[in-house]
Amino acid sequence: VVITKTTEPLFEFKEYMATKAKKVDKALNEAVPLQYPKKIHRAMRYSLLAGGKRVRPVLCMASCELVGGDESLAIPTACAVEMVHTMSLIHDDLPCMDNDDLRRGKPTNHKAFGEQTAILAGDALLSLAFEHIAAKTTNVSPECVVRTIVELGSAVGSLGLVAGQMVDIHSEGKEVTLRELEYIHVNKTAKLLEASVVCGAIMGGGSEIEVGKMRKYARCIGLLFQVVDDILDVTKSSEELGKTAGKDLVTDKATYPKLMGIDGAKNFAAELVAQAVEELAYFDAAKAAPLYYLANYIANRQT
Ligand code: GRG
Repeated sequence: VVITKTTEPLFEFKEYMATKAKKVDKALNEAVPLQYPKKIHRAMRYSLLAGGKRVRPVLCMASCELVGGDESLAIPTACAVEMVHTMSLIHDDLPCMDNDDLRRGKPTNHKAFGEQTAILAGDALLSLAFEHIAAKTTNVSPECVVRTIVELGSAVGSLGLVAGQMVDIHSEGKEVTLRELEYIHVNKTAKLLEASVVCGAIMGGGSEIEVGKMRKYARCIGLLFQVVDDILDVTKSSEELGKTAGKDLVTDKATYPKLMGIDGAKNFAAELVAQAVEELAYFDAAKAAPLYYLANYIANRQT
């Protein structure tokens, strides 16, 4: 969707992502040991260690480092945002929600462990996320830890992820305006991405100005993430069906391509990357490189 400027400092983005993701995987593995009762911990580990892209924890760590914090300050928070993300996927896949059988190419949690365990695994991960930040963060002031917990809590609750899911459920089969679609996605998808970035900046000791800039950056990439998701849905199903119109252009589900057309959605995505990058101009270019590339990665990802 978007152009990567050749004037940017050389930066091995793939290597960066892989290194950070490996650290997160190790920390997540340690955060949820396989203990009694084995079934619940097996179910939590099954989804948590199922090979997601780890975009949210990497954003969290990158943001911490951008404001001068050591990556270690943000690792418990990076794990927590991935725990919240994972639990939202487990619950989203349930028969009473999207009723999906597959996630990341594997049976969904309720398919593998049953519905009761899947609900409890989600609940346990949500609870652990907040416990983990409070219990495992070191060398950060209590004020910053509390600010992070408040930020994440508000992103997840009834004015955040839950709000987005609620409005989404209620809009099924109805005509949705662009404003309503934006409300759904800002809450369902963008708020957790925003919290990941903002919490990273808080844990890293960022100033109010820095945290504010990072929030603006995050708002753009949060929405961008969903616009690209919608575009991918259409282009992927077009390829699969060998048709010119993908599934979201022919079903009731509201998407950006449906409301703006594919080209409109692509232009919107390009605008969002440009805005995100603009916020980074405040920071040292070399230090901001990971977040610059992360924005482009979100714009150009194929999965
Ligand atoms: C959060 C308390 C609480 C309840 C859950 C079900 C629900 C409320 C919200 C749904 C949230 C949801 C599923 C949003 C979609 C987010 C999204 C775009 C997921 C895909 O993220 P990727 O591409 O996935 O980062 P991977 O697999 O790479 O981790």
